[in-house]
Amino acid sequence: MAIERTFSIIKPDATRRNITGKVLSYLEAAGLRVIAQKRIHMTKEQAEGFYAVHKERPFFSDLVTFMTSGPVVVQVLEGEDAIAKNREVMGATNPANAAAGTIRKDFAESIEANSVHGSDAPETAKQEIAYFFKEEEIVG
Ligand code: RTP
Ligand code: MG
Repeated sequence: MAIERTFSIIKPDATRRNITGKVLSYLEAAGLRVIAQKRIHMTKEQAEGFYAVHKERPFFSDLVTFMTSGPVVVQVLEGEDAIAKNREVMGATNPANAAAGTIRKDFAESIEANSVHGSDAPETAKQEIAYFFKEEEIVG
């Protein structure tokens, strides 16, 4: 298995409850290493651009409102098979369907306020990392 990079967001529901460290501990326990991280408050334009693939979905406008409702922590994670590993430790989008021991099972408030984002494929990981980070901000 190759060493991969993936993009992660600790979402506003988690920063609001001051549980970013708890969420991060699940990521680290899954073998993922933070190689870049910053706390930002996304603008509406940034969130709309980030979620552009979802712009025709009925939840798009609520999602943008939620993602700009407070600060988030954006991260680049590195590790063996990082994209799949991160998706596994995140759990299903809807916390009602998330497996035991996953971040969303243990922390998510709802299908929308589900505590974390993680890239779903190598191409999106690359794109999403470049959307928020300059190469010199990433220390592998
Ligand atoms: P993410 O992109 O955040 O890692 O999550 P995901 O792949 O599991 O979910 P996706 O289908 O890509 O949806 C992106 C985010 O939109 C919100 N959502 N709301 N109200 C709804 O029915 C609904 N469905 C999705 C969630 O915040 C989801 O993570
Ligand atoms: Mg997604």
